[in-house]
Amino acid sequence: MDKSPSTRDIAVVGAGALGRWIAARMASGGADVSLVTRPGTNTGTTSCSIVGDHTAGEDGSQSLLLQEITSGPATAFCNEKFRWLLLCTKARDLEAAVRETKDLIAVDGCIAVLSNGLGHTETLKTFGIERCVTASVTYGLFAAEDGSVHRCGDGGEVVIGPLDTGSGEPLATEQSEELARRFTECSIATRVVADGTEQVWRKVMLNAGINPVAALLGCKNGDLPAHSAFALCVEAAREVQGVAIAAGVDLTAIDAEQALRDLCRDTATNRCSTLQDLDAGRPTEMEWVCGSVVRIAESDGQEAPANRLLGALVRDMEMTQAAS
Ligand code: KPL
Repeated sequence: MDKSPSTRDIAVVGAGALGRWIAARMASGGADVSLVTRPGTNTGTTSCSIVGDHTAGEDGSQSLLLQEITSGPATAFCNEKFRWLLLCTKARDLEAAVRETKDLIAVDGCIAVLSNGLGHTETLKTFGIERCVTASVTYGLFAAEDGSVHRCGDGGEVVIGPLDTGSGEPLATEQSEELARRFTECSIATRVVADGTEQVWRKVMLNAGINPVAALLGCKNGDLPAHSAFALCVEAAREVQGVAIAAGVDLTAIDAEQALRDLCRDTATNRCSTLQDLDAGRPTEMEWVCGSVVRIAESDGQEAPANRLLGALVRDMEMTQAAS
């Protein structure tokens, strides 16, 4: 009897707004997609409904049933392997998700990290992962209480590039091209860049600028530029530009204020993920955004006061929410 694992196509790990949206878009584009949930959250099958995404269907909405696998140590014995593992978890869950699902990757497979924040490449490195890419997402995605995912705003894109985990293997440049093609086929606006690490920092610059201030004000992204606190958004984003240099990434050519204004316009009607986390009483990802920026700044003898303040204010709000 043949006991060799069968190779399937795509496993999306993490069933939050991002994971459900990506899984549903790819499934509707004809891909073989499985949605992998964290232990204890498996409900058998899940209905992924996308609302208001006019690239998704005639009336802009669709509902798909997706197969779920419960992740956990048992996946090591699973007789199915996947060409693609798309990690869509919250930043704090990424390490556990890699541990629980890395054995699902086929020999020639590749991991893509879609999560916000810094430090994920280092996590992949500790698990000896060789082929991986970043796929940073700037779509405004909102998970409603009924489980549907709404795309908010007209813009946004996915930017894919290879990550260097120091394995000595060639960078996953071909895989970046392949995933970009697959996403594009599913009507997800996608671009490829040569350096995935630079893209991770660009996204962190945007998240440090938008997320904490929008969450503290409780406002939609589109309302930020007109607010007096927008100066703080710009300050935090500019700090990230300065700190990135310590990581060997030069973002200084970017007009941070314009980049923030553009993303606020593209995702105008979205409540950013940090605000969604606070609303739902979940811990936010700011430890992996502002917190990481502060730590990297300190290790380089720098200061990042705006990121420090914003990170602390969001943490205070998390604690207030948790106590209520
Ligand atoms: O990444 C996001 C988030 O909410 O985390 C943006 C792109 C800012 C959309 O709100």
